[in-house]
Amino acid sequence: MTNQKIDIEKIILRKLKVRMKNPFKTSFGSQQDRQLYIVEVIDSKQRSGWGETVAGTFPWYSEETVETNRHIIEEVLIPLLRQAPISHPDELMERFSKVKGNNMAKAALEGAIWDLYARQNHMTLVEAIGGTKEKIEVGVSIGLQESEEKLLELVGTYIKLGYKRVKLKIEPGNDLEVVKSVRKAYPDINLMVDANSAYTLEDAEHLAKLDEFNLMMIEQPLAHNDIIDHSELQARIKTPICLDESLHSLEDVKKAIKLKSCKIVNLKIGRVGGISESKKIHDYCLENGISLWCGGMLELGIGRAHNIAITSLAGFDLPGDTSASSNYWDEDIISPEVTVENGLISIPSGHGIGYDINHETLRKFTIDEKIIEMQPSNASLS
Ligand code: OSB
Ligand code: MG
Repeated sequence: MTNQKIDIEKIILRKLKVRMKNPFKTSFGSQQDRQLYIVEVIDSKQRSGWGETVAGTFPWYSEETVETNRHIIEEVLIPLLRQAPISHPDELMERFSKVKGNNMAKAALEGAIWDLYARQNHMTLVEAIGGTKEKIEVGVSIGLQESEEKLLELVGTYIKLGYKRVKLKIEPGNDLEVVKSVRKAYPDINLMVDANSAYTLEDAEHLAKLDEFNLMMIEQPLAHNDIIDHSELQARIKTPICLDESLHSLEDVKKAIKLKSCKIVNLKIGRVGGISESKKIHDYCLENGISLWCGGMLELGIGRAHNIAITSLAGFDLPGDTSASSNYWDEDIISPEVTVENGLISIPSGHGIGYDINHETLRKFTIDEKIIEMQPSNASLS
């Protein structure tokens, strides 16, 4: 590593609008049209680093949205970045620390700078963060379906494709019977469920009925901001609880583990505010023998590439949600797109995120673009 400053000349914020192949339905809603921002940081040698926002159009998953991401990136984080150069992306945690929350906004800009930093230093993002794997194991997340037949058919398709585990979305009224029939049809697969906060502690006895289906875990059964009731629920059910929505930082993970609110951690780079925080959570889980996997937010290729890079760290010991690009998209903004073979993604060898940008599709999906110059300015943030 060098002590050289990371040179950033300008930043381009592009707003994209893309339609997914199929609607994706969870307990909090259904979506098919995604909007997101792509962050491109460009240095004086015209090298680029790339990041992608993951918030939804509406705040159904978390408080952040596509437009709060833009507001915070453009009007808060970039002015903070402009105040003084940095030598390493890890310094951004401190620089952005006075900004409460808004982790997805932080992660998109931080991720782009990580990518640029790796490219400036002629290495892969995987090397820059200390990843060790050459291939990663992946599973798939299946949204709520219209019928049980359709669901069984989809599970069969993914199993044939080699995915290492299947995650089913559940909600009240759409849970025990569904899991029972999938388990009956596929007695041996790695199976788990995700409730996206659809239950309360009053459902504890009901959720305990899932214990007989030998699930790897139940993800986020209770409120999005809870770690107390999850602790009580975990004491009452055998199925391991995995937290998603409730974990925003290493501090959150430590507290959830201490309270026995979960046994497994779902890490999303956006939800925890970036790669630097993700590394810390990873290190903690590895040192303490806590199972960890990388979640997904229906990302396009740039977000997918960041997920693949973080999953190369040794402590990601369970298959994540990063499926093939073609699972969601007709075309991707990276080339080649992400492919899965026998449930494995091969880590690309190119510098930075390792995938090229497909400028043609990027242009096609872009509905707005703004160029922000990075010369130091005296503009105050007070
Ligand atoms: O809870 O993990 C979740 C998608 C959007 C928001 C939240 C979640 C999900 C998924 C899909 O489960 C994961 C993916 O394939 O990207
Ligand atoms: Mg989840």
